[in-house]
Amino acid sequence: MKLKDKYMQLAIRGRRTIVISDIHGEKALFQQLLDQVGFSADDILIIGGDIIDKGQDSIGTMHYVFELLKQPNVHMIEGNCDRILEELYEDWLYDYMAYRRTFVHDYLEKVGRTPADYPSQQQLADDILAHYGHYREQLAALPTAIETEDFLFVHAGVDDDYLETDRERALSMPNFYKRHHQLDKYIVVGHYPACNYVEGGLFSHAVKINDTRKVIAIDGGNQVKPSGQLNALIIEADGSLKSEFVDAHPEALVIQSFEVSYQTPHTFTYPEFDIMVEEIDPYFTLAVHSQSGTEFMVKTEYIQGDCGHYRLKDDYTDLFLDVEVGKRVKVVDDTCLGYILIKKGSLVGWVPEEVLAH
Ligand SMILES: [Mn+2]
Repeated sequence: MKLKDKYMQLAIRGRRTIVISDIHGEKALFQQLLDQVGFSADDILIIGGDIIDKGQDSIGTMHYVFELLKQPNVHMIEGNCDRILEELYEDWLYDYMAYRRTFVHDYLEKVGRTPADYPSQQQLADDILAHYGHYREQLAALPTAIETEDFLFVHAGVDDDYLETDRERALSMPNFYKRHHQLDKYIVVGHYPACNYVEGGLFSHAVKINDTRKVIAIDGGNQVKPSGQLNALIIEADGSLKSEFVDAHPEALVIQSFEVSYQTPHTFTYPEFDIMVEEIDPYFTLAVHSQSGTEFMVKTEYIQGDCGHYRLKDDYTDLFLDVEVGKRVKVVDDTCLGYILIKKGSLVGWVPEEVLAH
């Protein structure tokens, strides 16, 4: 199957269009974001795929999205995770379920069973499809891409001859934000968290727009990155772009301003986690990032390993954030000695613990 086989054209000029992808079972965040942007019947809503898996409420999200899709102004393209109902009979399903929460987990919780309660995987699959088979048909009928006057929306990316892109590649090719394409329109993708495309050494979950390559990455890392968020790209009626986001991190009040003098921030994201370390400090340890040769200070709790082989335990930024007394920030990680990892807007960084009421 090629992109051209499941493809839709849509006129959006002159209307505000809201684009949200990678909701991953987080129905409440999705509803909160729609409220925040003031979504109404006057807008167009494009859902960029991956409505289910990873998060806690795939079934609820699926119901909600299909209710929305009854409205003529709401459209959705398919994502790789949305194919789970096509994949229930695959022999790798249980291996996949061992490391990823899926729609199947939601179903089993709902009915109070485990896979062991079924004589075979086939019977589990039959049972799920007896209840949700209609969704399999509806999901399979979704377009792989939506093309408008000025944009192409696709979950992961396209090849040079975009209409000939294999469906599988359109839903799952990696790192499209870094590639060049031939289309004289912006291509809007989700699938890979935008924070992986580090710019200026900053760890940011904001929508990333590259005007040279005409590509926009909108996945805020919701349910994939511990500091992630759910982004909305907003294409205003006049064609200008803006974005909004929501996340579920707890808020904290700044009780003491903290100002940082000159710094050159570094951010390292999956999978480039190897580091070299000599002497461990209880707070921040001097390290060299193996892949890039960069020297940086790492919060010691983010180092894993021993016997001379060390790695970062997760995505890492060494940025310290300025904060102003009376403002509120979001707390990402308060388990480290002396410092708290926070978000200021979409940006992730550290502050000393005494600056927050916490
Ligand atoms: Mn995806």
